Amino acid sequence: MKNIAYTLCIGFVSITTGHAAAQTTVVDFDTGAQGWIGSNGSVLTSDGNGNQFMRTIDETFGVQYWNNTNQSFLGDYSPYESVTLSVDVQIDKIDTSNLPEGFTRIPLTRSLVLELRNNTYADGFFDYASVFFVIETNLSSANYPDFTTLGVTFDPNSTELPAGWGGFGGSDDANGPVLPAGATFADIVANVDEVVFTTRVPTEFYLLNFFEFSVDNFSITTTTQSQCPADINDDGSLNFFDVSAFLNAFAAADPLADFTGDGQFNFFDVSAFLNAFSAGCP
Ligand SMILES: [Ca+2]
Ligand SMILES: [Ca+2]
Ligand SMILES: [Ca+2]
Repeated sequence: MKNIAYTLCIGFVSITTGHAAAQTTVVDFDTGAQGWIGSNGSVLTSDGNGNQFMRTIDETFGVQYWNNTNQSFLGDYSPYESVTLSVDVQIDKIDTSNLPEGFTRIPLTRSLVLELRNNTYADGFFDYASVFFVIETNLSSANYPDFTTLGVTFDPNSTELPAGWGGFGGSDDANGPVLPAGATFADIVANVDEVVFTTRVPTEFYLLNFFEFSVDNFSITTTTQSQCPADINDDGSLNFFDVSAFLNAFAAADPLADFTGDGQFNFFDVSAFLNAFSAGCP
């Protein structure tokens, strides 16, 4: 039953940008949480104008939101050329108002971290291995009085940790968290069991503070490379119009014509296009 509801309320956007097709799923809370769970003190609430979101009020080391059931966000990212995960954040309080009367209420700053967990690579005493990215380091009520989208885009087939990413779950972690021996970034995101947005950076320590924190529009956008790269105009057949479109793109230094993906426009792109054209479409 629930799956049917999920399917109906998933925002499905198909955009053709050059040769990559993009697909986006958004959980906007207007029809329920669709698998997203908030830490202690989280409830679905409404702004009075019909927009629902998740609001968390708690004394805690940090708030977090996770999903391990909504398959639109989980599983194997490797078929995708790029993946973007984001959330809208609005903050009323991150401060010391949990302290007894008489203490000064000091506004605080926290980070927003995306963590992608993989249970298959759990190593030793860890329950999972993960990769994580610090999206923002200046979460505060002053900086986020209104909902603002925060997210990150990455190449799920990168074997190295992309710039800014960290790994967690390895036992050789004397100098901070690392991936388990033998696991790459691509390995972890080839089987995502849980997606987590948290204010707690794995390498940092926090005191108990007071949070009034809201989130909306958990979103994943994936892009896939065309099965037929020489079909420049995406009409399913290879002909003069594709050659013409390639030449125009090449002349305009449009990334569409950068067949070697190196940012340069030269003989090698023409050669790669001709090869792809000769190879035909599947
Ligand atoms: Ca909403
Ligand atoms: Ca074509
Ligand atoms: Ca090139």
